[in-house]
Amino acid sequence: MTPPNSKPVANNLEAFFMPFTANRQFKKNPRMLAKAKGVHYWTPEGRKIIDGTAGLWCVNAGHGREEIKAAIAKQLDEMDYAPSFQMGHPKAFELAARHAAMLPGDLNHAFYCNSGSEAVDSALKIALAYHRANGQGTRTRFVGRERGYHGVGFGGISVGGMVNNRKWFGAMLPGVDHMPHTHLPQNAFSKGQPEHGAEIADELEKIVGLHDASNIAAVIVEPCAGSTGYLPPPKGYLQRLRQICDKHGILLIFDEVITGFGRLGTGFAADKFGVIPDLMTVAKGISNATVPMGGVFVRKHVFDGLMNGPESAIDLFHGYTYSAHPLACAAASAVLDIYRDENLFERSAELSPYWEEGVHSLKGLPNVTDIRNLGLAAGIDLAPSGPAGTRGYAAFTKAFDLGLMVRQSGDAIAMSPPLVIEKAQIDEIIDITARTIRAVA
Ligand code: PXG
Ligand code: PLP
Repeated sequence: MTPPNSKPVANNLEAFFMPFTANRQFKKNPRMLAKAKGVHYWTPEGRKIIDGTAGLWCVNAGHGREEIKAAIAKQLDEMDYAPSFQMGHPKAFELAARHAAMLPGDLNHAFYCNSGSEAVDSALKIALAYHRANGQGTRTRFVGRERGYHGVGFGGISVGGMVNNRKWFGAMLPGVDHMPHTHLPQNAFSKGQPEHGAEIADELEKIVGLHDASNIAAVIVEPCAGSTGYLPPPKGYLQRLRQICDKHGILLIFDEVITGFGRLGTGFAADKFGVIPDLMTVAKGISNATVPMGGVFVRKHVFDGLMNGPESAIDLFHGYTYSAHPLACAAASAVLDIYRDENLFERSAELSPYWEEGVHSLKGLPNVTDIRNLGLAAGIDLAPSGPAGTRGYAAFTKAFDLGLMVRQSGDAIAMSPPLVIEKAQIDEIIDITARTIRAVA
């Protein structure tokens, strides 16, 4: 056996089983990143790449923030780790109080975990436990939506609506229905929220009619779908979903892993749309991706509903070794300081019209079939050039060669720059995107 302290082998790409990657294709022609600062990455050879995606929609305050680094280092010095089961550490309580204070409505309790996938599984379990604690243990079904992405846990892929994330894995949560997605052809090239499609929310009534509300625990949607090409909700759609959930006692979960922490020009999509979900899942921007962290924000009635048992009883049989990890809490608190001190949510809102104008200027380029935007993000559909995803992948690799990082979703490309982006840098992103689209025509 090779001893564990043997020297690492340089340039050996074999052992790392890369996530969501064509491993063999990548290892023949790797795209490596070695350094990041502000809105840029650098490759090991020193080539500068503008970050059009804030990493994976997560580095909202930009890369290499000294304040976050200092907070993490200080915490590491003081205390590396502390359990959160039946004990606590001050940073966790401080962070939860700060999140509660900034969240809309009575979303005033925070459960912490380490990723969006864990946040989704946690939220689904909280919904089940809440109903059971309130004498409605038959409410075990969930409703998701086509083209929804809720991470990769078994709960998340069950309520999720991305075929490839499901079809390989067989076992799913029993009792899940999917509402239709809201991406309508008549809304093509809408700026911001599209006009048509609020009535798609009524499909939820059909699902309730089929199973009866007494069997349905929760509905989960991304307020603006991210991973499947960025699909802003039609005007009035989320409000209608909220009404139907209220009417039937069904909990509404907003998965704000992407929309949370400023992406839409407000703290959360719930603020933007004036719709308060019963549970909200977050990750990514919560810690600016420096230390992995996720969370579930819970409204008062849901939290109170779980406090029904004897005071000595554990309220929720759920939690992670690293729930409220001290380094994550320290990072997340420093990130909140940056968001506040630099008014980054307002900045995101102020830049949105400029961003909108920029991305919609790409209309008319070869194969561009739709452009969508909301807040500081956008999706651009390209006509397929063969098997699904061929042109999308070509655009992703071409953009990288030209010095821009974008995300590919099938034949769509998605962009979501750090909220600290400057107008001139938006111009650069748009320019490289235009050259990319022409190059893959
Ligand atoms: N919910 C939503 C809405 C997400 O966008 C998750 C849950 C899962 O989070 P974790 O931290 O477990 O990955 C996500 C994550 C892409 C892309 O290319 C999107 C995500 C992750 C990776 C790539 O659009 N979203
Ligand atoms: N597997 C085993 C054997 C464990 O002991 C634990 C936690 O104690 C887990 C999985 C779960 O790990 P985590 O709490 O980091 O999610």
